[in-house]
This record gives sequence, structure tokens and C-alpha cells, in this order.
Amino acid sequence: MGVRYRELLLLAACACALAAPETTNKTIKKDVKDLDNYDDYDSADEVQEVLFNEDRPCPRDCICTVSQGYRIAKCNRLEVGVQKFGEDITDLVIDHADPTNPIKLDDFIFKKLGLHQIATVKIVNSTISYVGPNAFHGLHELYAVNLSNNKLKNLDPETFVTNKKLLLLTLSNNPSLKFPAAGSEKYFLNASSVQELDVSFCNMQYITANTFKNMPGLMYLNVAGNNLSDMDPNTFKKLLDLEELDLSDNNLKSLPDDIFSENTELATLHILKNPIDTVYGLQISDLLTLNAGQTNIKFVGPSMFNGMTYIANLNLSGNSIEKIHNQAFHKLVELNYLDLSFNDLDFMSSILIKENIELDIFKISNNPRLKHLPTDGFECSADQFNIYLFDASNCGLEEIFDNSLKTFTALSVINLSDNKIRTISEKVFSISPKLVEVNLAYNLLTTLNAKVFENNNELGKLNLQGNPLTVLSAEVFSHTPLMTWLDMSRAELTYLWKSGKNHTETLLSNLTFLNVSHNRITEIKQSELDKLNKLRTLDISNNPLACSRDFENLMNWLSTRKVSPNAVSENVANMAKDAKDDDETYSWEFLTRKTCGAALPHAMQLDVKLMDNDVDDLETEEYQEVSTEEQDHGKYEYLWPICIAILGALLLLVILGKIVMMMCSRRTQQIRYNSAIIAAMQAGRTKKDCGLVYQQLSEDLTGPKTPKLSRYQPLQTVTVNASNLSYESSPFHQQNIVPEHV
Ligand SMILES: *[C@@H]1O[C@H](CO)[C@@H](O)[C@H](O)[C@H]1NC(C)=O
Ligand SMILES: *[C@@H]1O[C@H](CO)[C@@H](O)[C@H](O)[C@H]1NC(C)=O
Ligand SMILES: *[C@@H]1O[C@H](CO)[C@@H](O)[C@H](O)[C@H]1NC(C)=O
Ligand SMILES: *[C@@H]1O[C@H](CO)[C@@H](O)[C@H](O)[C@H]1NC(C)=O
Ligand SMILES: *[C@@H]1O[C@H](CO)[C@@H](O)[C@H](O)[C@H]1NC(C)=O
Ligand SMILES: *[C@@H]1O[C@H](CO)[C@@H](O)[C@H](O)[C@H]1NC(C)=O
Ligand SMILES: *[C@@H]1O[C@H](CO)[C@@H](O)[C@H](O)[C@H]1NC(C)=O
Ligand SMILES: *[C@@H]1O[C@H](CO)[C@@H](O)[C@H](O)[C@H]1NC(C)=O
Ligand SMILES: *[C@@H]1O[C@H](CO)[C@@H](O)[C@H](O)[C@H]1NC(C)=O
Ligand SMILES: CC(=O)N[C@H]1CO[C@H](CO)[C@@H](O)[C@@H]1O
Repeated sequence: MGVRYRELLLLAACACALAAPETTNKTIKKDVKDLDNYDDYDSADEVQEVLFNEDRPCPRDCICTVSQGYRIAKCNRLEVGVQKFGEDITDLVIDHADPTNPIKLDDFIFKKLGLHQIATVKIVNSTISYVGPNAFHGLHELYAVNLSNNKLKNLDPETFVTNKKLLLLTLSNNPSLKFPAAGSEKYFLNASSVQELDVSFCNMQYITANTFKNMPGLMYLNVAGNNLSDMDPNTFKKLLDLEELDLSDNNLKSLPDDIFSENTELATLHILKNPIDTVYGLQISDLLTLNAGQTNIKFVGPSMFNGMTYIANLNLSGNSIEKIHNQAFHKLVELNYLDLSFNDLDFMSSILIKENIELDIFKISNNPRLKHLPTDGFECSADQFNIYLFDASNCGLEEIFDNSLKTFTALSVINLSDNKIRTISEKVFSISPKLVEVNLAYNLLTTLNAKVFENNNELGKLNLQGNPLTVLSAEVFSHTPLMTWLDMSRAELTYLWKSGKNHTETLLSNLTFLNVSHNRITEIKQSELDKLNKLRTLDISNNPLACSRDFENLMNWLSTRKVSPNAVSENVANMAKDAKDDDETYSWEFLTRKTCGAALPHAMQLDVKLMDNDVDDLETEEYQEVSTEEQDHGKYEYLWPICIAILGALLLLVILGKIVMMMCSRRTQQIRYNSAIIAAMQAGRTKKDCGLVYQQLSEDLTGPKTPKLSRYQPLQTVTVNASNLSYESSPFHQQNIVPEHV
């Protein structure tokens, strides 16, 4: 259905692409002295001439290029008598012409300029003071005209009457353009070949039954962003081929029931951003896409969509919907995409989507009053749904029941972020073996059941960011060999995980990204990471990391393995040379120096304060100081006395620590205390004895030894496989996330 005009769109896109300032060797250049300036036609004052054929130079104020057989002239102005174009120019582009010198499109101007064969005319973001009724006459190859944003005022209705090949006409953003007034018999244009017309943002107040009557070829009509309010029932009755209509961003409060009764081809209707409160009664038998976001629809009744039963894409996002009848969607058996996000729903019936067995994407995110999903999941009249994307983020969900996803066996992506979920039982995801991405960010999870992903061996991305996680068992990942991305940042972990007794060789061996920044981790050992052969990025910033030999080994290991400390690897590369200039980034070497290489005088003060590893906080001066001292070979002579002094202090601190531990049961205090001791000890790191004491200390003080492991990565880009999409004309395509295997 949408094929014809989609091809046109493609063609238009091609034409636009061709209009890019691109030179190829096919162009014969002459008198171009400064090639660097060649593309810069906006600022080119001098005459640049490019020959397309032997006898016609590129006119002044223009740059001519050839691309894939199209010959494009980009100009700053049009002046009959001064400029003369080669007949073979196919595309004319004027963008941002000098506003003090408005463009006049006098009668026959293009012919007079020699543009007999012109196929596309694009004059945009300029000022066109006048368009003669015959300006475009005689252009028999003309196929696309774009006059957007030009302060156009009047267009004679017959302007394009002779352009029998004209298919695309874009006049958007001309708020002074005159249209036939209400009640007038006049028509806007007599242009029967035009298939796409864009008159969006033209401050149109009214469309009469006659406005488009002499454009019977229209397949796409865009009247968005005007001030349309009341619609005549006959407005679109002459447009028998209309496939897509964009009425968004107008002032429509309702649409006459039979307004589309003749538009049997209408497949896509956009009514978003209108104060409309229902689409009940509209009869559009073959509508595939209804984009009704940001309207005034508050209640969805049982038969609101009865006149549009073949809808595949239904977007009701951003309304203030409070109630949806539990059978509202039951007749929409072809429904593929249902977006109920950003509404005000406080209840979701378990039979809401019962009959929508073709549903692929189901979004209910951002209904903060919802609080619960159906206890036993969404009922399905078939065995199971095919839904592969379910977004219930920010729904105030307080729990997720064992059976909440019972019928979602094909799930690939689930987003439960920004809820209040405290625990997730091992049953919840066990039903969905194809899960690839799970987003649990910003919930209230303190840990995860070790078996929660036991059935999800395709899981690749897990986001646990912003949960009060204190402990995470590595066992969680023993059944997810494909896991590549794990975010456990902004949690309360004190360990990454302990090098385990039960770790298999393959545990997380495919992990490439691990973010544990903003935790309370004091110690990470190489042994905890050395199974992660594919690790590319490890973010451990903003942890109270303490120096130890293990730590230094780890840093060396990470450098050797070229693991990046943050996502931007170039910055890290620069870091080595330019640390002082770029304190936003850091290398492992830098982190080592920062954690371990504190200047000796500082260390001797046994400064008992919370160690801060935030690189951003490190002052450049301090850094310089440190690096100078590192070059000082005499450094190690001081270590013995320091070590002894520290040992003494440590003994004291250990005793103190025990006392404090007995007195304070609150974990956070323990951590602070612990960090302080470790910080105080760091100068002794190279001493064997000190190291031993340190290890014992940390074992004593760092609390439970349960291995913790979490990882997660943002789930933005699931592979898009456009060829899978079964419907043709829809804005939904661009944003659809279609996993390859679906
Ligand atoms: C275009 O010309 C440049 C030199 O003028 C040459 O280096 C380049 O290889 C040519 N490209 C093609 C596609 O012929
Ligand atoms: C018309 O030109 C404007 C401004 O460059 C551009 O945004 C728009 O996509 C063009 N439309 C078509 C159909 O080429
Ligand atoms: C529209 O243009 C055609 C010529 O292509 C002409 O025959 C017809 O009369 C015009 N229609 C009106 C209403 O003027
Ligand atoms: C939009 O239309 C309403 C009447 O429907 C009118 O009162 C208002 O002034 C118009 N707004 C503009 C910007 O033209
Ligand atoms: C659905 O509508 C919302 C609000 O208008 C919009 O932000 C979103 O992009 C739409 N979704 C699609 C797939 O077009
Ligand atoms: C890592 O992933 C690949 C597929 O991407 C898989 O074939 C391989 O078995 C995985 N590695 C381990 C150790 O499971
Ligand atoms: C250790 O792994 C084995 C098999 O890999 C498993 O049977 C056992 O339950 C695991 N032990 C624990 C404590 O998880
Ligand atoms: C890790 O997470 C933190 C906060 O959650 C974020 O600011 C940081 O950019 C992430 N690191 C990487 C490398 O993505
Ligand atoms: C999950 O939902 C949150 C909040 O609505 C949003 O910011 C995020 O982009 C979503 N993530 C995915 C992968 O859809
Ligand atoms: C720079 C500028 O103003 N560009 C505008 C050109 O015109 C299009 C629409 O006609 C606008 O979207 C651009 O912002």
C-alpha cells in the first residue's frame, strides 16, 4: 500500500543526499584556484567555475558538482541575465541565501536560466519575495520542489499545473502562505501529479472541501503544526489515494465520524498533540497505524477502536489516560505495537491484551500510579504471547510476582527500571528463556537470588545500576555465558566478588563491559577478574579503593590487557601524555599513583580520613608532586621506619576498630572506619610485613565475604532488522527494536 510513496521518499532522500557538497573526479574543474574553498560556497565570493560540458561553465555564485550522474548546482542567488546554467544541471539547491536579497521567482525564471532539464528545486531557509504564476512553467522533468522556510506569501493555484512529473512538493514552514478561506470555492493548487504534499507549519486555519480537490494524486499529506480546528466532513473525500495523513500539532477537538469514509487506502494517521478526547466513531477500515499520543484522551472505552480493527500500531503515549476498559483492545487482532507509556493508569487488567496475540512490543512505562502488574500475568487467548519487548519502567511497581511474566515466553528485552522492586524470585524470568537484555536499574534490590537467571542462557546485558545492592553472588551468572555487559554502579557493594571456590572457567568469560563505579569497594584483586578474558572496559571509579600489592598487580594486569578504565579509549591514550591538561580521564597508571603513590610526608601524618578516589577531585598540583617523588630513587630508604611507625599506629587502630565494631552495628560506619585504616596504611604497601597485616586487617574488617558480582550495560541498541517488519508505512519503524532472532 505504502510502496509508491515510500519509493518516492527514497528518491527524495537520494536527491537530498546528492545535494551534499561532494565533488568527484568526473567534474572538470577550471579556474578553481583554491580547492579548499571549493565546497564552501556560502563564503565563496570569487567566481568559481566548473564545467559540466564543454561549453557551459558553472554560473557565478554557484558550485556545481556531479554525483552518481546527477549534476547539482548549489547557489547563493538566482539572477537572470547574469547566470547561465548548463542544460544538464538536474538539481538546484539554494540554502540560507542572503536574507537582505530576497529571491524573486519571476515567470519562466528557470527556463531563462537555462535549467530546462531541472528535476529538483530546493530553495530553503531563505526569503522568496515572489513566485510568478509561470515561474515553473516549461519544466517537464521537474519532479521534486522544496520551498521550506522561505516566508512565502502567495502561490498561484496554477503554479505547477504544467509540471506533469511533479511528485513531491514541500512548502512547510511558510506561516504567511495563503490558503483558501473557510467557505471559499477556491482550491490551493491545481497539480494532479503531486503525490506528497507537505504544508506543515504554515499557519493554516482551515481546510475546505475544495482546498485539495485538484490534487487527487495525493498519497501523503502533511498539515501538521497548523491551527486547524474544525474539520469539514468532506475535507479529504477527493483524496482517494491518500495513504498517510499527518494532522499532528493542531487544534482539533474532534473529527467527524465519516471524514475518512472515502479514504480506503489510508494506512497511517497522526493526530498527536491535538486536544482531541476520543477517536470513537472514526471509520478507517484499513488503518495500520494510529499515532494518538499527547492528546486529551483520558478514558479508553470498550469500543473506541471499533472502526479501525486492523490497527497494527497504536500509540497512546503521553495522554493522561486514567482508565482503559479491559476489552478496549479486544477487537484489534492484528495489533503489533501498543504504547501506553506516559499515562496515568493505576490499574492494568489481566485480560487487557488477551486477544492481541500478534503483539510484539508492549509499553506501559511511566505510569507511576500503576504499582502492580497482574498477579498471574497477562492472559492470552493463545498459549503464549510473542511479545519480545516489554517496558514497565517507572510504574511504581512495588513487586514483581512469580507469575507476572507468565505468558511472555518470547521476551527478549525487559525494562523494569525506576520501580520499587525489592526482590525478584527465581521464577520470574525462568519463563522467558530468550531474554537478552534486562534492565533493573534504580530499584530497591539489595541482592539477587543466585538462580534468578538460571533459565536465561541468552542473557547478554544486565543493568543493576542504582540499586542498594550490598552483595551479589557470582552464581547469578553461572548460567549466562553470553553476558557481555554488566552495570552495577551506584550500589553499595564492598566487594566485587571473591575469587570463588565454585567459579567455573567460563563464568563471565564473555564480559566486555563492567561498571562498578560509585560503590564502596575497597579491594579488587586480579584473581577476581582474570577469567574475564574479553573485558574491554572496567569502571571502578568512585570507590574507596585501598592500595595493596594485589591492587598494583591488578592495575598492571589491566594496563597490559589494555582494558579501558572508561568508555572513551582515546582519552585514556592521551592521558599518559597529557594528564595535567585532561583531568576528566585517567589511566590505570594514574589510578595506581593516586591510590598508592601518595607523597610520603602525607602518609606519615596517618591522616585518618575517608579515602577519596574520585579522580576529578585530584588536583593537578598533587599529581605533579606525586610524579616527581616517584622519580626519586631515595624514596624507599624511608620505608622501614615508616612501616614500623605505621605498625604501631595500626595496632592501636585495630584495637580501636574492634571496639568500634562492637559498638556500632551499622555497616556504613564500619566501612568508613575500615577505609580510614586502609588509607592510613597505604604507605606501607611495599613492605612484606605491612602487607600481611593489611590483609589480615581487611579480612577482619571488611565484613561478609560473599562474592559479589554485578554487571550491566545500557540496552539501547538491540539489532534492528527492518526486513522483519510486516507493515509498511509507519513512523514506528525507525524506533522499533527488533532482535535478530525474533
Ligand atoms: C580523484 O582525483 C584525485 C587526485 O586529483 C585522486 O587522488 C583520486 O584517486 C581520484 N579518485 C578517483 C575515484 O578517481
Ligand atoms: C526540504 O528542505 C528542508 C530544509 O533543508 C528539509 O528539512 C526537508 O527534509 C526537505 N524536504 C524534502 C522532502 O526534501
Ligand atoms: C487544472 O489544470 C488542468 C490542466 O492540467 C485544466 O485542464 C483544469 O481545468 C484545471 N482545473 C481547474 C479547476 O482549473
Ligand atoms: C487559532 O485558531 C483559533 C480559532 O480556532 C484562533 O482563535 C487563534 O487566534 C488562532 N491562532 C493563531 C496563532 O492563528
Ligand atoms: C508514541 O508517541 C509518543 C508521544 O507522542 C512519542 O514520543 C513516541 O515517539 C511515539 N512512538 C513511536 C514509535 O512513534
Ligand atoms: C561467548 O559467546 C560466544 C557467542 O558469542 C559463545 O559461542 C561462547 O560459548 C561464549 N563463551 C563461553 C565461555 O561461554
Ligand atoms: C558448584 O558448582 C557445581 C557444578 O558446577 C554445582 O553442582 C554446585 O551446586 C555448586 N555449588 C554451589 C555452592 O553453588
Ligand atoms: C558507570 O556508571 C556511572 C554511574 O552510574 C556512569 O557515570 C559512568 O559513565 C559509567 N561508566 C562507563 C564507562 O560507562
Ligand atoms: C528503560 O526505562 C528507562 C526509564 O523509562 C529509560 O530511561 C531507559 O532508556 C529504558 N531502557 C531501555 C533499554 O529501554
Ligand atoms: C539553520 C536553519 O534555520 N535551518 C532550518 C532550515 O529549514 C528547516 C525546515 O524548513 C528547519 O528545520 C531548519 O531548522
